[in-house]
Amino acid sequence: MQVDIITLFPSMFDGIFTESILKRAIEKGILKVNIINLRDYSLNKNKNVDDYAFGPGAGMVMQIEPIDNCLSKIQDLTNPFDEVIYTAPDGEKFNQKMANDLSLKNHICILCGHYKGVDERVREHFITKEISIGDYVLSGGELAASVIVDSIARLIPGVLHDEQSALSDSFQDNLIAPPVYTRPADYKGWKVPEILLSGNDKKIEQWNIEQSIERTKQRRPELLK
Ligand code: 6GU
Repeated sequence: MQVDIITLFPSMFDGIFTESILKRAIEKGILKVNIINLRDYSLNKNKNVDDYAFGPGAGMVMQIEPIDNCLSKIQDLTNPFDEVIYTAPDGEKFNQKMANDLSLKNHICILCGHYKGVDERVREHFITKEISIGDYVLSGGELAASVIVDSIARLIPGVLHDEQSALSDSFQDNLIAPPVYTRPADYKGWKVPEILLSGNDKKIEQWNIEQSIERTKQRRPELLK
């Protein structure tokens, strides 16, 4: 899968793709990420990409021209975008189902919003999906884009080892994951549940399911509806 991220702050992605699972996905050639600096596609001499919003109320708006120029230059007719995503607090709320759907795409583009956002005509004419990662406001779309790419990448076959199976993640079946423990079995008298030490895999699996359901009831009851 190829992900092209268009941003005004490319260095915000430093580190995200050079550690852990995303790093391995890239090394294995399963994921390719291009960070694209929108400013490089400005068509005016000052390299501006934003201007004051029309109407009263201060605030800058990302202009359509550099975005149009950028999208037309980076598009690859042999590998077209399956989705052009815009990150914004008023987008569709991101969830595991959207991550699953996006993980099946070949090529996605993510435009990171900033300031008061993009000129509405960008959304009307270029964007195919608008995503928010939750009901709170971030300074820009870069952190949201990182969250989206991380959650998608781990679902692409071959990215995770078997023992980290994405299928057992919280939310994958609308249940949150059961508690996990490791050695020591007794720490300062705080004991690991007996059943997990029993060696009876069938019983442990059953216990895990019960724990998942119980936790979901207590913490996220709306998931069970
Ligand atoms: Cl995608 N962008 C911004 N700026 N804030 C957010 C968001 C996105 N998702 C939640 N808050």
